[in-house]
Amino acid sequence: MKMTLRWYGPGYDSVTLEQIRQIPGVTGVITTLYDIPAGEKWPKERIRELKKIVEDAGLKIEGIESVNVHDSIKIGTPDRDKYIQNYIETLENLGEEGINIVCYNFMPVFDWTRTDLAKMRPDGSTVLAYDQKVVDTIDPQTFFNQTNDNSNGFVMPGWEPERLSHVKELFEAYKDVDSDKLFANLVYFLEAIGPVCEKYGIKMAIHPDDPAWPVFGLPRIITGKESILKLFKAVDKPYNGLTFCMGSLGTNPKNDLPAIIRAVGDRIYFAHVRNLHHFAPGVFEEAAHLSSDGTFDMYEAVKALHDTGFDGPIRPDHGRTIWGEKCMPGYGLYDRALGACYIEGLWEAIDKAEARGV
Ligand SMILES: [Mn+2]
Repeated sequence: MKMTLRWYGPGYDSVTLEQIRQIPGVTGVITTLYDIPAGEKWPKERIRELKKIVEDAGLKIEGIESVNVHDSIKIGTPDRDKYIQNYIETLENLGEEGINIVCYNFMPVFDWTRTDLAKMRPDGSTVLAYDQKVVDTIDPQTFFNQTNDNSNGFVMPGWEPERLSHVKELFEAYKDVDSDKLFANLVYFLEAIGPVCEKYGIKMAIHPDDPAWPVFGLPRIITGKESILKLFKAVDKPYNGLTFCMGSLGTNPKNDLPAIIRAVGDRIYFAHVRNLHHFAPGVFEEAAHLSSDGTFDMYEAVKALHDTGFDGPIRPDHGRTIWGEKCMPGYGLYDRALGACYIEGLWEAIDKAEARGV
């Protein structure tokens, strides 16, 4: 595995590349061109410029998170082919620059959803949290406004303000899109981008839905082992792979995380490792990465990645906000750095135990 950190790029991230490089074991970043709206083509010069910034800091771009998919592609409107063509050209430009892991998601309207971006824990740290009861009693527009207002002034992925004015129209546009249609549109998209992925060895790593069930009446289709395997069967090509996101799949306590890793195996191209603390069904908060701070057995998950020969980029995921840091909720430096070292410690122990035949 290659330990990485997500980095939003110059001007969008409170964390610097110099800081990231000082985290032991971190050799690369997962980044993006954050200012380019979904559906637009990424110019080659911009990719090259980003690559140079990262490499000048002594790091490597290990993958892109994300190249976002335009809503027309998800809805399946007649203009989708235009946006798919732009996506293909973006992949071509990334491939030309030697970048070949692309994380994306296929969630309608909203990206990840949390009802509290700064829930205070007893130790004074704050975390992102979710309570289904809140989602059940709020309208999507209000929810969108609240999420934006509470982001410490940072633009959060999937919650870009320019989308704000379109929430109602987007809901209208999705009204006939059920889970079958959304799935068919995903398959259409993946088949269309197949040739460019195969030409450049690009691995498309779909990010699971977060939370792993329908919210605001919108369908969610990548929610657990069965739906992931269904997608791999529908487009049975190596470029069609998974971002194994523990926090997202783990929102549903019925998802057996190590079992999903073992079932999906070598189609996991990128891993997000984090811990959640569950209070009740549909009520959870994000925890420190350590097993004892949350509900997941982090050792068992990392062991499953190790056992399946995972050699792609891995990153700590949302961290707590600690030590007075001012940062985008979930994306501070300190707790993610602690998370990276913890995951590396687990990995080293598993590696050495295996080498000694323990
Ligand atoms: Mn994730």
